[in-house]
Amino acid sequence: MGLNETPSGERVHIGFFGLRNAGKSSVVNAVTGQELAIVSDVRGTTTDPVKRAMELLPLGPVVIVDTPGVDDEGALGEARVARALRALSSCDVAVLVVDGESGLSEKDRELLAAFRGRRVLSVLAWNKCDLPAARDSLADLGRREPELASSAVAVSALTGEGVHELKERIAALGAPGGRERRVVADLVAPGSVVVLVCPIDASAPRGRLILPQQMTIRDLLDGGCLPVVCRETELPAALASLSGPPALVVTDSQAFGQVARIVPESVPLTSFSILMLRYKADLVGAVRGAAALDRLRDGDAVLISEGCAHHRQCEDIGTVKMPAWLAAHTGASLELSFTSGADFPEDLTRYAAVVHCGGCTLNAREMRSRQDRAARQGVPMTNYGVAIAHMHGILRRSLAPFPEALAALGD
Ligand SMILES: Nc1nc2c(ncn2[C@@H]2O[C@H](COP(=O)(O)OP(=O)(O)OP(=O)(O)O)[C@@H](O)[C@H]2O)c(=O)[nH]1
Ligand SMILES: [Mg+2]
Repeated sequence: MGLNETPSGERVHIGFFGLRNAGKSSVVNAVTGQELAIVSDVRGTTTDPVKRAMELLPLGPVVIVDTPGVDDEGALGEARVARALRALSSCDVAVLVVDGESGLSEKDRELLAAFRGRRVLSVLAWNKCDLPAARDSLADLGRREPELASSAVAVSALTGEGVHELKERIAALGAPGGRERRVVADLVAPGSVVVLVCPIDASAPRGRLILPQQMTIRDLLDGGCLPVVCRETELPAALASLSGPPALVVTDSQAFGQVARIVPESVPLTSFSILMLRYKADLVGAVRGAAALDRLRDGDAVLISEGCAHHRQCEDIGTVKMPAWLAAHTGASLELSFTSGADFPEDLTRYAAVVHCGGCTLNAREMRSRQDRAARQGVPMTNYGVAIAHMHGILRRSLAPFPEALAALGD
C-alpha cells in the first residue's frame, strides 16, 4: 500500500461469491473495468480469495474480493470453500453471482443465508443474461419469489449489460451509514489542544508515523482541533509550551507508564490502541476480557493474535513483550499460541483468553466478527492496548475519557 492511499481497513470491502464458473471473476473484471482476475471455462479457476484495493465510482476507495466457488469438492476444495467463507467476515457488501443459465442453486441459497446471518448486505448478480436461458430463469424467479428477484440485477459480464446498474446497487449498499465513527475528535471540543506522544525507537518505521498515529492526527484536523505531536522525551517541554493544560493526551501504549507520571492526574490520558479499539470494535467487551487475565493459571492456553503478518513493531509486542508481561502478571506458566493475518481460529474454546492486536489493518467488520466469535464461545477476548494498560495498573486511568468502559471495569 502506498503512503498516499486510503488504508485498507478504511475501505468498503465488496466480496463476490457463488458457484464455480458462475462468472464471479468475469463480473469482478466487468465491475472494476480491469482484468483483475483470471477467467476460464475450467471450474475452480480461482483457488484463493483475491483482494485488490481500488477506486470504484461512485463509491470511492474499496477493496474488491474475488473468491473461489463454494461448490468445490475434495479435501482441497473444502479448504478453498472455507477460505471463501472466511473472506465474508471482512465484507461490507456481498455480491452473489449466479449462473443465470442454471439458476439459483441450493448452495446459492446457503450463501444468501450466510450473508443474512452475518448481517452483510447483498445483491444478486444474475449473470450470463446474454443467453436467453438466463433471461428466462430470472423471469421464472420473478414469478416464484418476487422479493428475491427484486434484489437481482440482470447482468452479462460478456456484453457489459447491467454492469452499470450493478455498480449503482453496490454503491448504495456500501455507502457509509453507520460508518461515521470518529477516532478521537468526538471526545474534545473543536479548537482543543490534544497532545500526541509518539515514541521514535528502533521499532518505529523509517521516515513516517504508524497508521493509528496518522489516523488520530487526521481525525483531529477534521474536527478542527490542534494536535501537538512529540516524543515522550519532549513531553514535559511540550506541556510547558502550552498556555493551559491540554484537553487530552494520547500516548503509545508502550510509553504509557512514563507518560502517566508526567501528565497531571486532572488531564485525561489514553492510548492510541484504546482509541483504535473503540473506533473499530467493542471497547467495553475488551475491558471485560482483560479481567480474565487475572484468573489465568498454570497450563492455561492463551491465543495471541495479530491482524497482519508484516508489522515489525506489533510482532515484537506479540512474540516478545506480551509473553513476558503475561508471565509477570499471572506468575503462571501459560501455553501460548500465535496467529497472524487472516488466520483466526473458528474454534476458540480451548483458550482461556484471547489477546488481539489493535487491528489497525483490519476493518471494523472483521474486528467485530472476531470479538463476536469469542463472545459466542464464551472466551474472554481483550486487546493489546487494554491488556498492557491493565497489567501495568493504568487501565483505569486510560479509560477516563470513556465512562461506559470505566463502568465495565467495576471497582
Ligand atoms: N455467455 C456468458 N459467459 C460468461 C459470462 N460471464 C462469464 N462467462 C463464462 O463463464 C466461464 C466462467 O467464468 P469465470 O469468470 O472464470 O467464473 P468464476 O465464477 O470466476 O469461476 P471459478 O473461479 O472457477 O470459481 C468462462 O468461460 C466465462 O467466459 C457471461 O456474462 N456470459
Ligand atoms: Mg474465478
